[in-house]
Amino acid sequence: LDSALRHADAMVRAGAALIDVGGESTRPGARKISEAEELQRVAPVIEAIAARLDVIVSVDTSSPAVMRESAHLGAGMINDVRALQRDGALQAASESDLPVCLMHMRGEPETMQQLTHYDDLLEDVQGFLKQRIFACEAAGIAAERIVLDPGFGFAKTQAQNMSLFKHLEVLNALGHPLLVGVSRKSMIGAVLGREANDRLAGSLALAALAVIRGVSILRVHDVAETLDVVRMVNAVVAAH
Ligand code: 8Y4
Repeated sequence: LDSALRHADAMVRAGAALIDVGGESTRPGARKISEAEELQRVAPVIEAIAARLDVIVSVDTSSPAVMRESAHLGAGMINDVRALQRDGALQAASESDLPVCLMHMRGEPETMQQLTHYDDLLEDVQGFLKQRIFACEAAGIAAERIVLDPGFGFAKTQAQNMSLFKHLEVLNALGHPLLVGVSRKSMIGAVLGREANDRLAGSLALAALAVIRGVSILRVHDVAETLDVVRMVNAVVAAH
């Protein structure tokens, strides 16, 4: 708890607007954990950050129980890599009154890299997100609460990740803010041939491109460096 709080505090001092807190790994091969264990892991961290830091806590979960409890503990957003497809998740998210991030993925983290055949990747991602927006609105989640994420690295090959990034701005047509998480991911390692802790420059390059493509929220490790990039790109965009 102490280490998580200190890390969150450092990110807030560096300028983070949101802190994403998750209790279950999406890494293929990671051990599955119960809802109770997930809650034991995230609840104290969410409660402490929400109480002590001037930042919005985003809870990275697919579990309805974790969504409900996190909302009571002060979370300000739900980040669900399964886009509220679990039984009860739409209702729990709706009743929380929190904004939700809907991410595109296929299958589960365990199997997703065997599910990379798309007739048309962009159309598939866009169609999936449209269908989830429709499900949210039917469950009483207002359009103003919905953020979209193409899910880089989730059920996508390297070529597909690159193509999706190149054409990211087409997702703006759905009319919702976009969130992108590419920081230190293998799509950078595959191009640069660098290990995860050596991918800062690659991550910053993609952050600049994401801002230019209209992305509203960047999920990153290196907050201070990324904010410099965002401010610099925005200064050019704002010039005459
Ligand atoms: C190095 C660093 C290698 C990070 C792999 C990773 C996203 C997400 C994750 C995302 C949203 C990750 C929970 C995977 N990625 N949520 N979560 N969007 N909304 N891998 O892209 O960071 S976890």
